[in-house]
Amino acid sequence: GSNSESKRGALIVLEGLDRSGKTSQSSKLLTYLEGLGHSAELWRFPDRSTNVGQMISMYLSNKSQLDDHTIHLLFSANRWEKRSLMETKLKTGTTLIVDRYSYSGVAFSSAKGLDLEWCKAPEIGLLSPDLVLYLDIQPEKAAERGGYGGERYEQLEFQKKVAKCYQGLHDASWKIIDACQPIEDIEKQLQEIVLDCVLTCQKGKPLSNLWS
Ligand code: 2DT
Repeated sequence: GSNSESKRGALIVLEGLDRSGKTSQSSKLLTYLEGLGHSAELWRFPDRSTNVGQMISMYLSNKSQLDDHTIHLLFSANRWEKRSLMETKLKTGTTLIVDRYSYSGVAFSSAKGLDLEWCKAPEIGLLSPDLVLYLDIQPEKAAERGGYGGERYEQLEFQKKVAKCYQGLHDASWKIIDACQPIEDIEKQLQEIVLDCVLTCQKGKPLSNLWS
């Protein structure tokens, strides 16, 4: 649309292995967009603040055990419980920078051996990101950065499987960023791509649903 009330925000997702730099780049992007006067928020999945999120958090910190299918559906439910708020925010002009989304859901669960199509199914109908920024790093390099916590999944052998699964998910909305560049170079690249996306969404690019 042409009037300012109809300008929608952009749904921008950061994905990548643990220690790829998603979280620090997400907050830099928020500061950047706010500095330009855009309305923007930083979200992350899992959102551990909800009841479902607390079950996920217990599982990740090895305080509970859940069947692989069950935890997969909880991660998905954790996105579904935020879907309507997400849509409202976007439609009222707020850009959302989201640290992990459905691609983490599919990559981590299919890395355990769950069927790919089964993993994707519960994500159908969630909002489709306008842009996915994939911070690309070799699992060995990420592991060298240290700081793997004690959570489930934070192990080199498993991260190698996740990296392979991520590769099968790339589509036209993905931009692959070399995460081994100096931090400021990554920051500059992301700023350029994100600003372009925000402007395209303001011009009226329609929202759509996964997987498309
Ligand atoms: P962090 O909170 O440190 O990002 O770790 N995960 C995440 C899944 O297995 N499925 C999902 O749908 C999502 C969003 C990735 C969260 C861990 O949970 C994994 C790492």
